[in-house]
Amino acid sequence: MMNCLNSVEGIILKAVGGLCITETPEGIFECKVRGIFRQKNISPCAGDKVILTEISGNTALVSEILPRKNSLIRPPLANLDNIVFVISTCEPAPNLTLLDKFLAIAEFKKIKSIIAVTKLDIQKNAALADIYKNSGAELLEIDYDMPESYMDLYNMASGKITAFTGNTGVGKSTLLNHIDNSLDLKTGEISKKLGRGRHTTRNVELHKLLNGGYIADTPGFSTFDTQRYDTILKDELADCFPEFREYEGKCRFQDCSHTKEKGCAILSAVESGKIPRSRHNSYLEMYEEAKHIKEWEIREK
Ligand SMILES: Nc1nc2c(ncn2[C@@H]2O[C@H](COP(=O)(O)OP(=O)(O)OP(=O)(O)O)[C@@H](O)[C@H]2O)c(=O)[nH]1
Ligand SMILES: [Mg+2]
Ligand SMILES: [Zn+2]
Repeated sequence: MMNCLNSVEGIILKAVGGLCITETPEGIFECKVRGIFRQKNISPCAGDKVILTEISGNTALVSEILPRKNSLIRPPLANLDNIVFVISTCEPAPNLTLLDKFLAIAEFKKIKSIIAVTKLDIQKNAALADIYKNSGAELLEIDYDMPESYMDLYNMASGKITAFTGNTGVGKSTLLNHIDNSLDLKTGEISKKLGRGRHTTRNVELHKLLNGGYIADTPGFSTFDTQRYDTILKDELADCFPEFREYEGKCRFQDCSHTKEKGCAILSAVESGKIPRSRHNSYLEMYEEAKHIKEWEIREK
């Protein structure tokens, strides 16, 4: 009986303009958010587990946000178990620096990451599988004529929260529609004029799969957005590149930054082809950015 309910726990499926669509065992509620969160500059986001009160009909109030396992700033999501980075071989061309930044952040936050390569029917790219074989991320080559190439994603998402992210137009919504065709997500043509997609997906939203998993389709990001992404301190960065780990402690200098030092085991592994150069280049770029971050800038939130 709805009107006897004082409070109920739920999960936010979508948070837009101060309104949260929240799923609970009692049904879906459209919720306002307690003013105190705004004052504290906390915004509930998709994936948040929350307590609803002031329940009336199909509306309620988000009165408590339960502790987050993890969260991302962009896309705004909480409590992720998996992140699938969708990357296309062409239209748009792969941006490995951006991919590596996301992989490092997922590693830092201990979120399992998967790389899904699309548009192999238009252009092959065998190099990607080689570059990422020791990156800690599983790489799947998607072939829409072979459901087994993507159904692992469906099984992996069962009972979990999984975000699909990647540049605009890479085929995130297309992939999700194949994984569960009840989703019926909007997909868009690549704009030839701009040479990129037009952000067919506008908001982050969790969708429930038939197997009980939640997946988030996210609007594609552009390179510009990365500056507003989560950041990793420079001393913690090498540890976010799993293929560097076997060389840890083998550099001549204990405080080696693995950027230019003599006797650096990681630099020599790059030279001998054991660590892919593009992965190390991304490390260098992130290291340079991380130099300008002060610990208090990211830790006092
Ligand atoms: N040939 C081919 N086309 C694909 C493939 N995957 C996606 N597409 C096409 O690429 C275009 C963009 O796909 P979407 O699924 O809308 O891309 P998205 O990543 O969701 O884009 P945003 O929502 O803008 O971030 C559509 O025209 C798809 O049909 C693929 O593997 N092969
Ligand atoms: Mg989309
Ligand atoms: Zn080194």
